[in-house]
Amino acid sequence: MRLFIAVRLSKPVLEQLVLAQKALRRQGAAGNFSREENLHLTLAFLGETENTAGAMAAMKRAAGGGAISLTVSGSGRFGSLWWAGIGENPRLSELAETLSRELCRRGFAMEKRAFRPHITLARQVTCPRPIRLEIPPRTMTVRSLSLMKSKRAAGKLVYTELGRVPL
Ligand code: 2AM
Repeated sequence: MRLFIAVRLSKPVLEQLVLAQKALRRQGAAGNFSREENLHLTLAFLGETENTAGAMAAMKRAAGGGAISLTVSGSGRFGSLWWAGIGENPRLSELAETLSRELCRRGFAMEKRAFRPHITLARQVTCPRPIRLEIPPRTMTVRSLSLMKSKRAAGKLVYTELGRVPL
């Protein structure tokens, strides 16, 4: 199974992100847009593994510090992938670091790349002219972490929540 650990987003944040996708489309952007139910913030990517128990154990060890306030705002891109940004958030970064450490201790092969929190809005974006995308800030409270399975079915990415751990 292809697994990752994510923060699921509140309805108001999702609505804001859907508006941002509409703004991209209005400017002529074409590509592979994330469906609303797939919009999420990844804290750790585990790749192919069957070790759900280990992942849940790591999530439980990393949690416990209480809910975290998170602000979605701004946008950017990694090549042709367009994302919505997360306002500076030391508690979230610390959580991602602790999670990565706990996963490493349990034998998960973690990427050594720095944590760059983002919400993927669209992949393989092409546009006839430069894109300007402003996303007004929206704040939400993160109360739990989710262990997610990613599967491609009939060309469609389907994410399923396998477990949830309260912060
Ligand atoms: P992305 O949206 O920037 O591609 C499920 O694939 C989630 O894990 C996505 O949020 C994806 O980020 C993230 N992810 C992080 N590293 C990944 C990798 N090496 N391959 C695929 N997805 C990765």
